[in-house]
Amino acid sequence: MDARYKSRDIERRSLDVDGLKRSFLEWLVYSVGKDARAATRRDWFHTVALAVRDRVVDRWMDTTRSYYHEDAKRVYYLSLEFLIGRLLTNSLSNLGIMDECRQALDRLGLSMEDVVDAEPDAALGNGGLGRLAACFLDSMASQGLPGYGYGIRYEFGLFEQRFENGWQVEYPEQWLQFGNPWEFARPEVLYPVQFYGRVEEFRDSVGERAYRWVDADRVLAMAYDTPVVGYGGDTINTLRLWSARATRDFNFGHFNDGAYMKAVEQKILSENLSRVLYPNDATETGKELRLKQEYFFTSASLQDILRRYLQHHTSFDNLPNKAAIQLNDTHPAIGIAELMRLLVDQHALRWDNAWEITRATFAYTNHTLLPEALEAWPVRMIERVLPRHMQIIYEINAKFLNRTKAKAAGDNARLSRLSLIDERGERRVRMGNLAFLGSHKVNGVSALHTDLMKQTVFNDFHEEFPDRINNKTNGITPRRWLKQANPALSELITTRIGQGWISDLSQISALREKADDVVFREEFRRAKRKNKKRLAAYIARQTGEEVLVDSIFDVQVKRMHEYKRQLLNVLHTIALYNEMRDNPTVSWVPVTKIFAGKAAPSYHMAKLIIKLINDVAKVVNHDPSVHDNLKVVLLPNYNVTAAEIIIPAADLSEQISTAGMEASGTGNMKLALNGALTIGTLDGANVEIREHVGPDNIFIFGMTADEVNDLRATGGFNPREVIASNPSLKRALDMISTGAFSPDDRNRYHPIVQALTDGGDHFLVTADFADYCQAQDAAMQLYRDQEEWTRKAILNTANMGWFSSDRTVNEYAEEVWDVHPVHPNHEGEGYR
Ligand code: 475
Repeated sequence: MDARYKSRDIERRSLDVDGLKRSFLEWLVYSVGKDARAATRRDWFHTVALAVRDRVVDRWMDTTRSYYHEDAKRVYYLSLEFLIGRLLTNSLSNLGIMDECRQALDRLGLSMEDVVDAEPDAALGNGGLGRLAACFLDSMASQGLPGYGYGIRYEFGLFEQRFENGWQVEYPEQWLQFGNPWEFARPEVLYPVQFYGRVEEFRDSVGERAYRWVDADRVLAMAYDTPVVGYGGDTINTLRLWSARATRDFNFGHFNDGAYMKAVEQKILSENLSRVLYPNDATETGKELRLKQEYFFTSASLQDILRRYLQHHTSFDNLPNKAAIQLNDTHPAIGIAELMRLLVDQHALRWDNAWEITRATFAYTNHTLLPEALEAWPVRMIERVLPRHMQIIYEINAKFLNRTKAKAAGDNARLSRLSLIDERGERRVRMGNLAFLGSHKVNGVSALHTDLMKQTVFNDFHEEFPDRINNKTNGITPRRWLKQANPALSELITTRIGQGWISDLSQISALREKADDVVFREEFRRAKRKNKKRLAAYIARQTGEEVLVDSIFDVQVKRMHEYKRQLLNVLHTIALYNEMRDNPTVSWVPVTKIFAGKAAPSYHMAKLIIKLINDVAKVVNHDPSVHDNLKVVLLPNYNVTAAEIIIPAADLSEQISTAGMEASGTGNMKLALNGALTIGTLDGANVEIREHVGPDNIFIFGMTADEVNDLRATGGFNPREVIASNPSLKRALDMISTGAFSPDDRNRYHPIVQALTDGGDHFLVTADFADYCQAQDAAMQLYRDQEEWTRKAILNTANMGWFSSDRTVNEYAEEVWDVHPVHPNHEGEGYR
């Protein structure tokens, strides 16, 4: 047979049980190099992944070819983070061969769960921003949108968290240690990326002033492609991640002894660029290596995008009609200066023309208003690392400010706020301003967040460009977060309303009427109970703690951050503990407080909060006087895989950030979709969740964003007074401060107590405490009435359809990107 058609071989594509089994054995022997007797679980995982990958490749090529033939407009999602998690279940489920694979493994005497569990969790992201990027990839592929993800192939993903003596300790996450069966290395897709050096001015062929960047260090960006399987397997998109390689100058050079060792060192140093993900969620570190990572992947991606565009085009005028580039936060915002450089310096476009093309191509998503997260690189650093880009940024700024000056007539304060350069203190480039100015659309991630963007950080820009800011409320993929993570509930839903909800989550509203059906409620509870048992077993394995399956599973899972207010939850836990001890004869509703989340390694307060949760857990869980009525667990190493076990089992979802501080939240959506009731503030997307699920089916408490704003504007409040007037809060804080939870170090929690009292309680924990406790009481009372609780839980699931990332991505496609679905032709004869 013609070798070119080998990949169309039936064996490699067959989706039935026999075909899968045969291909597992073939992969095991000829590629993994083991026989069935010697194979470990990891060997089997690699075997199965490679066999499944075979079933993807043809369709992947068909997809890419269709985009090429139609010269379709593509969207390029540039993100420093893609938190994708495991891919085996995802691929099987989206290809629709889960059962077949399970049976094939069964025939080989293997359990699907064991094989699935051998896959490492790809944690190329910190939290919400990175997971959103992964949900968008799934939604774009599932809807046939020509979407590419571009990022960095970090050798070390987000650190592994362990608790040692209750403290967080970080270990390297070596997800690539045993190889990655999903990726295709592309050693021929290689782009040079430069750093340092200087800029030379010269006259071009028509005598115009021009610039070139010389004497720079060079690194190569090498591509690794991972297929992104859309639901149904029709569209397979590409996630292209860049890895740093030293240039070949090193390999072919000739050195004397000393220079040789130096050159090897240099090679290692340049390859450090893609070594490790920065573990700071929503904070900015200002490290040079981080700036270099940002430029590295952005430059490589833009070169790749232009190369693809130039296969069909000779002029750049059509670039905005063929490419939409979405900036996931400001991390790739240097791309605006880079595209200008490529167009002006390398392709000799006139500045104004290049600027028009650039602005029409880029769009920017803001994910946080926290001042400490807004990137601002020192001018001196950019001058040194990217000298030509600094010039370009100055030029963009000068042209913009000149135009604005005419209108702003002497309002210098306004001009300095609009400037790309922050002149207060050390001069810095405001990446948010650059991203805003260089984009045709700028969006927030929930209605409230977008409003606040207009009122605060981008207020002046919004006045200047009133049509630019738009809202795109986040969403989550129902494939991973309901179908895969929660088979019990998914199967139940499908028996009642069919499977249309998987690709069109709005259909889940058909469940509303089932909320009044007593039989359905019973089955809904049974599914939840099954998930709770699964989580209870996981908790026992991870922490040794036995929890009551019939207690309220009260869940707060997210990064540890003061603004997310895990402390508020801890204070309520302690208050509840005291009440239970004081009233041992009352028949309490048993509660299990479940926490999970990582702290940035340098965020001392967040790490102290982790230690506090572990210390409180130790005291509460070993106190016989509360019986089994209260348990506290902090699960280690929260990641996508852990989330898939925890979320389907939750009864109560904690979304309790200080109003105005959580841009959107997406965990809130996952939990509500899986039938948890939310206890939350009117922050981020909670506001819209309340509108969709109905105010009777959610526990809202606390100050609003406006109230928080007014309180802060009028000089804050006195936490001491609030504490003095609330005995249960006072008692809980006194216990923390006198060492009731830290008898080995009674002053351990002084910084926490300090922050909540004399520190002014910036996050308004004490201010919201009483209201929060009331909402908690209401939840506990409701839980006594299992029928009523279940009714509300069902209404949550049924009303969350709008929060599908399919909806979000479609809004981007129509209102920002102007891209349309392409239906790949799978009728071809193989390679062409
Ligand atoms: C918001 N990460 C969530 C989510 O839109 C929102 C910042 C700087 C450096 C590294 N990581 C970051 C974030 O800012 C981030 O994850 N933001 C989150 O984005 C998706 O739902 O409210 O906090």
